[in-house]
Amino acid sequence: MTMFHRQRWLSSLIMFLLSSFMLKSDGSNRIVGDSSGWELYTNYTNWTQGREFHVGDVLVLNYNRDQHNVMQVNSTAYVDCGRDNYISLFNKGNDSIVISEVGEHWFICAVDGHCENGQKLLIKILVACCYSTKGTLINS
Ligand SMILES: *[C@@H]1O[C@H](CO)[C@@H](O)[C@H](O)[C@H]1NC(C)=O
Ligand SMILES: *[C@@H]1O[C@H](CO)[C@@H](O)[C@H](O)[C@H]1NC(C)=O
Ligand SMILES: *[C@@H]1O[C@H](CO)[C@@H](O)[C@H](O)[C@H]1NC(C)=O
Ligand SMILES: *[C@@H]1O[C@H](CO)[C@@H](O)[C@H](O)[C@H]1NC(C)=O
Ligand SMILES: [Cu+2]
Repeated sequence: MTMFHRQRWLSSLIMFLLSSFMLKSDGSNRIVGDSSGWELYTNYTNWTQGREFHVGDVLVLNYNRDQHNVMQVNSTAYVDCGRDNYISLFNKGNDSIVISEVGEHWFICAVDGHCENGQKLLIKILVACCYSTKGTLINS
């Protein structure tokens, strides 16, 4: 092996190790609403209270896809239950949504009357730094 090839090989190995390392550092599955799932007449503010959410967490929404869906919206639409402009629409009934950014993330059910009856979710992620690869808080 020439020096050049050895360096190429080494940097590929390092890239590979880094990428698998980063995949492992992803957060955990958060089952929205626990066993109730994504439903009507549930206060999801209650569900989020006392829970900490981190970048890399995966929101798992379980629901009957014939009755509900999940629409990611902005803060205005979250408050008003607006459905005209949305960021993403999920409708598989077992959706996994990776939270990849710090900040606030808003979700509603876009079926008529559902958001108005409490089927809305606000996830706040306050910290970006300070988590080890195992997701434990190092420094808060
Ligand atoms: C949410 O929590 C509030 C205050 O703790 C309580 O009054 C209310 O009944 C709860 N709502 C639901 C749907 O569990
Ligand atoms: C949901 O519960 C929170 C507190 O846990 C309360 O502030 C809020 O008003 C409730 N929302 C509804 C629609 O009842
Ligand atoms: C949300 O989107 C609507 C429609 O694009 C827009 O009118 C509104 O200003 C947005 N709200 C925020 C807080 O950006
Ligand atoms: C989600 O549901 C679809 C059918 O709607 C199924 O094919 C798929 O295996 C499910 N995925 C998980 C992770 O449960
Ligand atoms: Cu719904």
